[in-house]
Amino acid sequence: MSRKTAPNNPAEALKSIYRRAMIIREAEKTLQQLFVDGKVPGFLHLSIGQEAVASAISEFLTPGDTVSSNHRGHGHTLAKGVDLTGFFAEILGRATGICGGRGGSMHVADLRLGMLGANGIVAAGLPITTGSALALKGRGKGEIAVVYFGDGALAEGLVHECLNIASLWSLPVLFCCENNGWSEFSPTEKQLAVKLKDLAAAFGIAYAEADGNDMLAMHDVARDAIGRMRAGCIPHILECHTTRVRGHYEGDRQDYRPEGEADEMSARDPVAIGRRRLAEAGVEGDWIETTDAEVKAANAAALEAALAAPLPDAATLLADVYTEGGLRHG
Ligand SMILES: Cc1ncc(C[n+]2csc(CCOP(=O)(O)OP(=O)(O)O)c2C)c(N)n1
Repeated sequence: MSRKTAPNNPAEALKSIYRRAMIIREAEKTLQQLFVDGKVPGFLHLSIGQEAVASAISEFLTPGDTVSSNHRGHGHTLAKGVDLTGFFAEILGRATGICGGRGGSMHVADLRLGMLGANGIVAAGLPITTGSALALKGRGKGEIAVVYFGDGALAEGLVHECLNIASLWSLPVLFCCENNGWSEFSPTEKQLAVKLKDLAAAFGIAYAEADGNDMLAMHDVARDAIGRMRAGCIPHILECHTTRVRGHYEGDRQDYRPEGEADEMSARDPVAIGRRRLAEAGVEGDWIETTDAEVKAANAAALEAALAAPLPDAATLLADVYTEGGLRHG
């Protein structure tokens, strides 16, 4: 994955961001159908509409940088470069899944790539990432730790503790808030007395915001924030305004949505905006068509391989419950 982009000609970076976003979109559309078909054990929280955020940030990450996630973590995971077949196999509960089929949608992790894991406890990714940032700072290689969380996490005490310690100790944490306006079935504004921007100022942490559905805007803020962080080992907050197109989970009837919100969201589709940005950067329509076809083919092949994989053997049920001699890396 490239970390370098030419600031005045973002076409190559945009292509890479678009490809990642399409990988996520295709994978989640596939999961949506698999869920309807009853093939996905457990809950499924899709990030359709939010793909541009992690796709752009990952453009500037190396395998040595760490990422942790929340319950809506498919995009964060795939954007970091986790293998698609292993990802599908994990969510389908197969033995060949990246966590042996034991984690499922809400616990995908791949430590080899610095993907520290998705997490069903709101805000729990922040202390994991803050600790990771402390370790990375100690290594002194300029690596950073990224945490993705929703605006619904902002009222959690853990967020405030982590902002405090990251600021106090100048830890290289990128706090990336995907602000989609919703916390489960409630508008976040009903739960939060402050704005994230004001929290950042209160804790003395650098802050930037962007249209999280615009790959170019995301590219620019991610490049600036991560560049500054690598140079100075400082924390940074990015607030990305985005859209949760699906319900809180698959099967959610979404009766709480105000009328017209679906139309507004479709006008802000990050993939459509990305295609416009590519055209403006001089990328031919042929490239988009070819890329879309390649992504679809890779998606179909990964799904087929995952579906053909066996379920875990019941005799291995207690394996990996405790680890001896360190973590198992697959
Ligand atoms: C500590 C904790 N409190 C409450 C919940 C129940 N819960 C699950 S998701 C969620 C809201 C999440 O909203 P947000 O963080 O904005 O993410 P989004 O779903 O919008 O992506 C809540 C309250 C939980 N999982 N963990």
